[in-house]
Amino acid sequence: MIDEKDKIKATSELIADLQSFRDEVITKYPKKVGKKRAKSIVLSDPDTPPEIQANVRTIPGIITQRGCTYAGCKGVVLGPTRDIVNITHGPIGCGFYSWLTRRNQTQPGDDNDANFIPYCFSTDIQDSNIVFGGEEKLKQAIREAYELFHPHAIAIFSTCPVGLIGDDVHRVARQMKEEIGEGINIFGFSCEGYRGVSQSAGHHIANNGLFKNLIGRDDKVRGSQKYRVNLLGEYNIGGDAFELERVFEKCGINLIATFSGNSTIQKFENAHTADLNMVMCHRSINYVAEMMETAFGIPWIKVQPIGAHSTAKMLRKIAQYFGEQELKDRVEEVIAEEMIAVETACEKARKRTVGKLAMLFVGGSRAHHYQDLFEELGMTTIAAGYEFGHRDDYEGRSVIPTIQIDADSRNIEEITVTRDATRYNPRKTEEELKALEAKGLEFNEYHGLMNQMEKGTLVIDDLSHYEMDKLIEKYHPDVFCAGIKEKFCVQKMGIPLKQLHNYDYGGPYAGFKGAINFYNDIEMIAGASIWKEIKAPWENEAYVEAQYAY
Ligand code: CFM
Repeated sequence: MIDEKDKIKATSELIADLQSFRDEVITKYPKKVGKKRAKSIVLSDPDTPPEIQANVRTIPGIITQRGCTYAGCKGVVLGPTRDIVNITHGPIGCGFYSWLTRRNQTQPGDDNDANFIPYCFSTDIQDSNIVFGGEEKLKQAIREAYELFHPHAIAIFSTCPVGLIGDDVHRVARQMKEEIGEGINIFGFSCEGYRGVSQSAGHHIANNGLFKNLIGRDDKVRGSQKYRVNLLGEYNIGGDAFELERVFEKCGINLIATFSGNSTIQKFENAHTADLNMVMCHRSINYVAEMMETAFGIPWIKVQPIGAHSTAKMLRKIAQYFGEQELKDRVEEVIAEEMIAVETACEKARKRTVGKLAMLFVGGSRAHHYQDLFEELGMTTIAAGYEFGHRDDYEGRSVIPTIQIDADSRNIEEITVTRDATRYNPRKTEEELKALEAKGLEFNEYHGLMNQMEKGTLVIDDLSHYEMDKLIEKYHPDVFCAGIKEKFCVQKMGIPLKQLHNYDYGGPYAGFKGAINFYNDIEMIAGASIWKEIKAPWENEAYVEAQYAY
């Protein structure tokens, strides 16, 4: 058994070596490529985060982890809403690819509640549509979907070929709304896969669409509690939203809307009646928080309910915001009650996890959020990065004014939001906000991933496959967190990979019960030695022969 002190020493020696990784990798690339990649590979410094290059085009020929703009709009933001018929206008592959693979779950109230999530709607366009146009086929698809399901809303998502041939999905939406008549909302998204450098562009397009077409249409005040909040950037992967709903309910807090885990049209339309917006995934949804603040006067705070202590912190922030003793007491009661099981599970797992190493290369927020859970397990994250984060997700929002807007960002519509004439109602006065800030509650702020990472650890934006191979060869982490594209390559190298997009088959990982699930899963993964036993055939046999199977 290695002593805990030895483990810490070994970790700090390893961190001291990370600079050499950067140098070695950069010199291996062709000069021009190396120069560009050098700007996206930095050593973290939590006190003065270095500038990192992010949200720029991937270099052609490099194997990236990224997805496309369509995936960010249809798959990520609108996908988890159960009662909108989401029609992919494009070839069938795009619709099929974004069908349930993300494991966003939903729970309809009863049999009468619409739930279209199990379906995959696509216009399945063919070569002839590319030549003669696909608008008629799209109209037909909308008619068919309406006749079959009578939904309250239909959304149309453009894929790459649709943009190239110039089908106007917005015009089709208008025409079909007129044809079908009252009682239906139909809207389109110009979220062609190529429109931005990654799925991040799709989030922005989706957020604009949510704001223009859904938010603020239903003024009825719902729910019985006086504490009314929205959770933005939570997508109910593996049941995360269910756990958070349970926690809020236990505290006596009404969750008016979640964007968009386990959501419905009505929740979006009603969201402006909440008194606080909490941003969980900053990358995908900070736009909605800002728009709702401008239009309706709802302040927003950053929260992070991944990790038991972070969940407790979130609840305390809510109680601080509303300021009432009764809520503060209730929150403390809930935390104390939930922490009993959390601490037992954590202690058990820590026997096999303390001192182990993690690497996280995921999306635009989880590579940060999950570091809290690893910290609770006594593990060190020695390298991390986003696929499509922006500089603010790494360095904190204070750098936003210095971010250069390039042609790719200009490609995305910026909508102008102004105060809603009748619904604008500042939930707190300037003085109240200042007083809360003086007590440590920060508004409109996110400090980013580097703020948390130990000095000298590696931060890499848009990790390439080559860089991933080298990281594993050199540092043998105990767990590598990424997605399905990386999973089997990494495991063939003898290192376990935990999918942090869809959680493999696991979850929930949010909230208190989620933390327990995560401890158990990581204990099994990081404590197992089976991966090191796996040898590729060529490591055992001098000559490997195979045949193609037809
Ligand atoms: Fe936000 Fe997400 Fe993520 Fe994201 Fe995603 Fe996702 Fe993700 Mo996959 S919205 S940025 S586009 S937390 S699908 S639920 S896991 S890459 S880190």
